Amino acid sequence: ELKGSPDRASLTEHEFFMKRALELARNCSVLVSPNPKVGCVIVRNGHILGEGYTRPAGKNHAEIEALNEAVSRGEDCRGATVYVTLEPCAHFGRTPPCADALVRAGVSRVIAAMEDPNPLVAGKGLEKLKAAGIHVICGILADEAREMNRGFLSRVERGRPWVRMKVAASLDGKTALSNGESQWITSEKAREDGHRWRMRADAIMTGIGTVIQDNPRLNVRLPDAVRQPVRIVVDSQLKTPLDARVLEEGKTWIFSANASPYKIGAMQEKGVRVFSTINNTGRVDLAEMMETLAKQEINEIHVEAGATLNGALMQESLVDEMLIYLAPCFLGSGKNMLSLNHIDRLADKIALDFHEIVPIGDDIRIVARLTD
Ligand code: AOF
Ligand code: ZN
Repeated sequence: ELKGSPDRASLTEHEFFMKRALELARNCSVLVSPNPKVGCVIVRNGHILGEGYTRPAGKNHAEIEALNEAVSRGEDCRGATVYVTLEPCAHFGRTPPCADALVRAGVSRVIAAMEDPNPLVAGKGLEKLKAAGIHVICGILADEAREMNRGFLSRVERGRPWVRMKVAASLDGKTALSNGESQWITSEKAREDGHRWRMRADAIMTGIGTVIQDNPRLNVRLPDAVRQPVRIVVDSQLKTPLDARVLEEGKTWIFSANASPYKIGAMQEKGVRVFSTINNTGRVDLAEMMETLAKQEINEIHVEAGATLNGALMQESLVDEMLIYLAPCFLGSGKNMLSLNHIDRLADKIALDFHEIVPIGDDIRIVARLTD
């Protein structure tokens, strides 16, 4: 990882400036969602003329920010090289096409980390640039660029959100005592860190079991909370009590399978959106739920649920990543993080890769990804 001023010698020039563009993209607010986070650097003769990153949805894209910065410094971008972490857009969305703006600015080269899979763009941005005689290179540091927008890419490429499942557990993998007591297994620091991850997500999801047992608020409790993700309850029979905390303030969506029209009406009166989807066992069709959520422009979901919903999502291969806080204690017989079907052969195990392991206060945080 490069911090501060990267070692220029060890990188090619393209990589050096693309790293800088990726660094800029990391400054994007969570409010850019459902748009991807993009960074852009405009360079001539090794000097940076302007830099930018995507502004909250509806505002400027990264390229426009970088062009504007160059202009505000009195720089002319004619003949310059543009480094951008995603193919410049070609469409009129909430904002006009960046590809057109780059053509108008007269730049001579555009180096993109990856194509934009959005069907409205998907190569058309690069084509537009080429048609205007601009030299185009695509694929520099593509893996790092993909990592930056897991949620956006999942929604656009797979038609479902990126699903992260958060668990706080003891070293023996228990999330609560058998009597349900679970506050607090991990330390204050780990809980605050958990709220940071909640804020990164577009939605926080739980199951009806947790709503009844813990009555959680499922909001972000941080002094710098710039948004509250939508809260989603998976509740086949629509049993969520009308006075549940998860229905207070903010946005709440409930997915149910068979609910009485009376209860649906009562929920709607409270401003709750109720979605209906049923599978052949009479419960919420989880895969269909994820498709629906992608259509609602949910890029990234943070699941904080009990063993039932966790297990069901895992069993249906709808989980992309586990966020596990492990506390240095044993709880003995208690609640498992997931309830899974019995596995007979080790070859059938559910396998993950450890993506990142960091100490957080007295605990450790593990990010593990399901292998595909
Ligand atoms: C870019 N640069 O910085 C970003 C892009 O509705 P709009 O106009 O904001 O367009 C949103 C789409 O633009 C989004 O789905 C994605 O395909 C692309 N995002 N493109 O040229 C940027 N954030
Ligand atoms: Zn754009």
